[in-house]
Amino acid sequence: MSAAYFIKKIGSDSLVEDWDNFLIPYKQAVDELKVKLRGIRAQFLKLDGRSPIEFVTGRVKPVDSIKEKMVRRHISEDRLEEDMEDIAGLRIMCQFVEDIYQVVDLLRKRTDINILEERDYVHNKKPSGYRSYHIIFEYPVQMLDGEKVILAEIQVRTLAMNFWATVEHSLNYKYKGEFPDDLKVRLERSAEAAFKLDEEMSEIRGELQETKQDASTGDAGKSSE
Ligand code: 0O2
Ligand code: 0O2
Repeated sequence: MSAAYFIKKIGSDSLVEDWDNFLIPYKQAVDELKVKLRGIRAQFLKLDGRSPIEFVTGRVKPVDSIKEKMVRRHISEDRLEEDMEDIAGLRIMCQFVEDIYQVVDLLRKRTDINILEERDYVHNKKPSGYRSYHIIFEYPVQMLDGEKVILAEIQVRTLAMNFWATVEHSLNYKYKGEFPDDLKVRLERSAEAAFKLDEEMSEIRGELQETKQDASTGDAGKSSE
């Protein structure tokens, strides 16, 4: 008899118990990946003094959100493991847009994750204005009774993208997904403003790097005279 059938038959107390069990490997994965991704930051800082990863957060999707998404996406309990990709979710925040792609390259090279899908919402924003780079992957978790491969998602975004998504998400909760049209337009414009800020910061960084390079070649020129 499937766990899903069991859940439906014996009522809500057992449901919570089973959800707890069901979520164990996902929690394990989030905890492990937070350590690993924060480890990348630490290594960069030690080596370079600067990291493309500013900070990392992670969460297991709350049961109420899982249930809501199951209804919205028509996912049955017996297809949950295969069809819901973000029960284990990690977020990597970066300072600059170009850092996002450096982080994505690093993730592609890792042997502990098996990437299944990449969604570039950084350059193909969603209609809401949302931008981020999403990576869906398989991750093996060592359980008492052997290895369990779960699906997980990493969202890679700049601090400005994160600011917009965080605020929009909390407003969305209040409006239950249905913003009045004028507010939708204003939110989309705010997302563009956030992206312009990202572009401006990257340009400033580029110019500072050029200035620094010019200064060092100038110095080198002087010292060789
Ligand atoms: P520190 O010293 O604060 O940087 P945990 O797994 O316990 O470490 P938890 O409670 O699961 O973390 O929370 P989550 O949401 O996974 O990650 C929170 C981490 O993100 C914390 O770091 C926060 O400091 C960090 N964080 C959140 N917002 C920002 C931000 O705007 N800027 C920066 N730089 N960091 C932020 P730590 O690792 O707990 O330690
Ligand atoms: P959470 O944990 O509340 O963030 P769907 O989930 O059906 O909308 P799909 O196709 O499963 O979409 O995946 P998609 O669109 O690649 O990624 C969905 C996740 O991206 C969302 O997860 C959000 O985290 C984030 N996201 C996508 N669009 C928006 C948006 O317009 N605003 C904000 N703030 N976040 C967005 P969940 O399910 O909402 O979970």
